Amino acid sequence: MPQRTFSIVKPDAVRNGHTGAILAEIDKAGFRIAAIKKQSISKREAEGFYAVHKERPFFDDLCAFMASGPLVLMVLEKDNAIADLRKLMGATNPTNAEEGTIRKKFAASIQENAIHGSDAEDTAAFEIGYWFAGYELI
Ligand code: 3AN
Repeated sequence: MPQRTFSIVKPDAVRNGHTGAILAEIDKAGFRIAAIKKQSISKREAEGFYAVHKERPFFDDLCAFMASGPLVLMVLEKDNAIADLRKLMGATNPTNAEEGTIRKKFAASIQENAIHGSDAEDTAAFEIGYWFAGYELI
């Protein structure tokens, strides 16, 4: 079975009209979109999602940003999905992101950086389960 990862088109990218272009990059890179939904989330829901970062100084701002407008939640599937999506996204800080990556093309700052992708198998499993019910993934 191909590997699954979890991704978000973040509120900055949705607000700036980049959703379609980002989905096109994901499609071109060979991912299958196993599940997708556009919605707004509360700050509290963002805090639960980013709980691993709760001691970091940017935690509060980051959660407020994630609740600042609609976003697109996705489960993506392909062989080596987790590492391949991280590569396609580029570095967290868009200034350091490689040419051709999604963050290089669409991200404005280290916080408002257009896209999220799980960083490991255990976090992918937690993140998929946090946002999607089993029946949405069949
Ligand atoms: P990545 O999204 O590349 O895995 P993480 O997991 O280190 O990066 O950080 C999670 C999110 O927190 C980032 N996507 C970004 O929005 C935000 N973030 C990370 N570092 C900073 C920072 N120094 N200042 C503000 N926001 C940050």
